[in-house]
Amino acid sequence: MSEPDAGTEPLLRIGQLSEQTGVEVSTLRTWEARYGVPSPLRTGGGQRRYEPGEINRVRAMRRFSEAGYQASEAARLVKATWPAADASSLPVDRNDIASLLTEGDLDALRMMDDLVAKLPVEDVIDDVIAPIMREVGERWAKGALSVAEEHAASALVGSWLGAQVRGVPPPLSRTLIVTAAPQGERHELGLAMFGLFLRRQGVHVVHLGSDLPGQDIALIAERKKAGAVCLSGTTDLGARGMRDTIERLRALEPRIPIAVAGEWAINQSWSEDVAVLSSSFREAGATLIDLATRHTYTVPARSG
Ligand code: B12
Repeated sequence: MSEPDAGTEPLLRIGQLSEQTGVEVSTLRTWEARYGVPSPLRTGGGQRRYEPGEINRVRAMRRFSEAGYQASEAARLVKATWPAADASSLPVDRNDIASLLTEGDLDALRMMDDLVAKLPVEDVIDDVIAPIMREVGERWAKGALSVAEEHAASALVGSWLGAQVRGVPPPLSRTLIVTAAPQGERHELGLAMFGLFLRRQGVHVVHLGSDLPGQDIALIAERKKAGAVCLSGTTDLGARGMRDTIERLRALEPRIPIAVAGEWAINQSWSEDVAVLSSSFREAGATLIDLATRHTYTVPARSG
């Protein structure tokens, strides 16, 4: 019988997973068959083996179920917030940070700083902070979390992102990217996270924030000779502002590449001159930097 590759950590049998999580073996089998959590590897003989990260996913599944979520909904949340491959490598429990954030407790920031000392900040954002904010949204939408708790978490995450930006060395490249969320759209944390990714790639970022009139965005883009403008639209509340901003940017001479991102924007159809970025910050960063670098104004060479 061949064992699946266990990497450096031993794989668990279903009984061990049950012991570690307090969830009965029969329930684990049902969750797996119906909802895909946990997700086993199989030995050559077809027996289940679980990566250690599955412990966190099953515990999260149990917590959501105990909190009153239907199992299907709990599994959806677990899949969204605990991607299988990443959970095992996190040196902290994400739920601890989430609880501290929603209480407005500064210890959350200290835990996030500790994580950044061990992992790339990109991983901390992708695997911890963005999922926490999405979970905050789910819980708020279900009435399990108050607006005050969501605001507390947003404020702390915003201040932490600001501190991370201040730690980035000055940009090496002359490429400058303007980021903004148009009028009507107040969600800006995703855009701010993305700005940090871009800055860490060595580009200048002028982050204008949210709820901005199109003419102001276009004015700054022109004045700064931006290599590209990245507009974020999380909800349809910024739809009109987004279209207005794109029109104003299109009117600039010379033209500046325009990209859109964010949950709402990437699900709309845009004309060919608007680049639709991936929801992965890493992929979106690569696309946008490429776009902006190819466009960037060059300083004319001096003759004589
Ligand atoms: C914090 C928050 C707020 C804060 C924002 C504070 C701030 N400074 O940004 C405030 C209080 C302002 C707010 C207000 C509202 N919110 Co709100 N909010 C959230 C929450 C909890 C977190 C947002 C966040 O930072 N997410 C982190 C990012 C990284 O995650 P993400 O949005 O899923 O982004 C992914 C991709 O889209 C992409 N991405 C996102 N942005 C960008 C940008 C770039 C450039 C790139 C490349 C990629 C990218 O990366 C992520 C990885 O996949 C979300 C929940 C959620 N699911 O996100 C709700 C959520 C977005 N809000 C929601 C709602 C309904 C509202 C309000 C209408 C509530 C109300 N009745 O007032 C208002 C609208 C205000 C407005 N005019 O825009 C809904 C939207 C539903 C919908 N699809 O329309 C959500 C999904 C909550 C929910 N589950 O119902 N909100």
